[in-house]
Amino acid sequence: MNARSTFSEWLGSGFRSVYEANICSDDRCTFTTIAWLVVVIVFGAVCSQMWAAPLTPGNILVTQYNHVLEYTLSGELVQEIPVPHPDTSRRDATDIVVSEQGFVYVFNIAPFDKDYISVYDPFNESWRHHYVAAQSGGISDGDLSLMGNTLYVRATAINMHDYSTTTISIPGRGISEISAGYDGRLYVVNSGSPANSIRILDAETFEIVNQVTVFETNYIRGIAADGAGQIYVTDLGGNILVFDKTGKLQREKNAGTSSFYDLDLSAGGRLAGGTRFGEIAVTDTLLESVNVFSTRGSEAYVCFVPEWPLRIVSSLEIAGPNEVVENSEGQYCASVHYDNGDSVDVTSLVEWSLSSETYASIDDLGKLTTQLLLNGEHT
Ligand SMILES: [Ca+2]
Ligand SMILES: [Ca+2]
Repeated sequence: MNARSTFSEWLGSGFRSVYEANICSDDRCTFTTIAWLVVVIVFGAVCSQMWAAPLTPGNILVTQYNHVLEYTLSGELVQEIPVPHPDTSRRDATDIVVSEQGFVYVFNIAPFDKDYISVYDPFNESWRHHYVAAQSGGISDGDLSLMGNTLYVRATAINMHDYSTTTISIPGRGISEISAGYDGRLYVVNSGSPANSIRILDAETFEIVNQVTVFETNYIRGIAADGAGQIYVTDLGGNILVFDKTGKLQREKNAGTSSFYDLDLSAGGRLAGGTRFGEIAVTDTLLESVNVFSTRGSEAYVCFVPEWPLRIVSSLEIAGPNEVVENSEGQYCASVHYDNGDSVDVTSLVEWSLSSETYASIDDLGKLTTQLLLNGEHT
């Protein structure tokens, strides 16, 4: 007997998809199954394009200590969101990015405690925390960036599907900053002093494809690159500088602020830098004028809320085994399909549940674990 089926329905607050699977009592599944497992997903934020967004596209998010602050480009505070840490009250939200689906990712560190990527769903106003393996040497003000299904911070690539980490190791001095460029490359600043060497890596193999040294800078603390490979940096001298892909200086401007700690570039060509004493500098790629506003505290990290693409969720799909042997594991994955043909893996973003937890359980990342069945229940 094999009655697997899937369907996807719109609930008014998100999609729900149901997948029926069986627990088998031997590994060839020759016995009739004894339990239905219905894997159910309900989610809201992935469907964010379908209603008004709680974060405004084009605005700036700033983290300070343990809060996320949303500002307009001119510096008006829109909202304030506390960032919890699962282990301790000694916590510190550092850099931040927003995914295309509207989820907010914060690198959430605590002195002497574990580091987490904490993910905020602004539609449900809820947090999830994913432990990431310890960073050697500490993260300090390492920038967080996002490309495809991978987050980058310092010398670490974090898979957003299962939160496994890969160490990015390159010859020479270590990595103080890393940033995913709009050209699909990774831009890496060396550690130590002076921090003025930029290595450009293939995002898949981490091989160095180009390297430039920019002597005009005063210790780079923020870096970004556009689709043409132009490089934007902020430094400890309060400078914003633009270099071409060969490292030749194109433009520079002193923002009149304290030391920069961070930089973000929007897809539309705006730049925002965060400083040691909580100022935010906003400009564009031409650096013609820089608007600086103060936030309340210190060590400001910044990102833009992306302009969401105009696309509508058409279905939610679950993939995985339709039969799972007792006392074993099965992996389920969820994907959302949009009306323009795009698909996005949302396994780590949805809520997984079972119709019955008598014979099995499922975790936040879609891993199903089945129990030993009782002999008497075999048929
Ligand atoms: Ca930085
Ligand atoms: Ca940033």
